[in-house]
Amino acid sequence: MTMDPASIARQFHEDGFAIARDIFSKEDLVRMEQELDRFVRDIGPTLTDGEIYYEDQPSKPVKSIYHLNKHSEFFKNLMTDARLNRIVRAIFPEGDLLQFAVSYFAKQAGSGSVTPAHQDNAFQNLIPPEDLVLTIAIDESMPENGPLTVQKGSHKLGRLPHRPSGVKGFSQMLITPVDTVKYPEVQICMKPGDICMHQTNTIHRSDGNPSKHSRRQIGISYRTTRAKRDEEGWKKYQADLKKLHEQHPTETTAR
Ligand SMILES: O=C(O)CCC(=O)C(=O)O
Repeated sequence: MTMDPASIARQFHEDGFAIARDIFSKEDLVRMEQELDRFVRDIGPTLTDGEIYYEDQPSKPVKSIYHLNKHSEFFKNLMTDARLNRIVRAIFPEGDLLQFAVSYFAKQAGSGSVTPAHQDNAFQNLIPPEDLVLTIAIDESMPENGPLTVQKGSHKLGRLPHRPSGVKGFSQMLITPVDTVKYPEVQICMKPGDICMHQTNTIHRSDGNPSKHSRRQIGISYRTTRAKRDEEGWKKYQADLKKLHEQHPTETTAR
């Protein structure tokens, strides 16, 4: 690790995101890739709508999978990996730390599609926003392969209005784009084994992936017991989701 957890935490609170380099070794990554391949091959076909999404292409490449921890001991254990928990604990030192879910974003070469600009808190509705997604780079992410792109400092704006996006797996998007001069976009360029944490109110998006290089990543959600659900916001999101299901009955989405 190139930075100590306290410095990573300072950066996270200042910018709404922070990158930590070289967290996982080559051997760790080989193991993760093997488990991902096994998961997609053996468990993928048994998953229901809302747990797995495919790109809208004739060959149906996998787009994303949610809750890998429910079906894999390996991914369940990854949530409590001491290296990750030490960093997240430095970011959120109060309350108990909860590890929520492990997701997979495939962003495959040539077919990976756009992620509309959103805050994760549009889905989570948490106050205070002590909630983050920790992204593990399986592949290198670079400007050509649709990297995760965050708006620096945008977490300080709080939770902003969203509307249904119609995009599978990312059903909410910001209604009004936020000034990219005041809150500059940063492409999260990582090497395999690096990690990035973004806060639940940090605006982020990604372009499609027309390149020859996949941008696979694992996402783990962490929050503290202090973060409570805003029931009014949650009800509105559920109502939007219901409408989306009615409009696209075969495109059920969990997010
Ligand atoms: O990497 C992406 O395109 C989106 C990931 C995302 O929205 C997230 O991790 O919260």
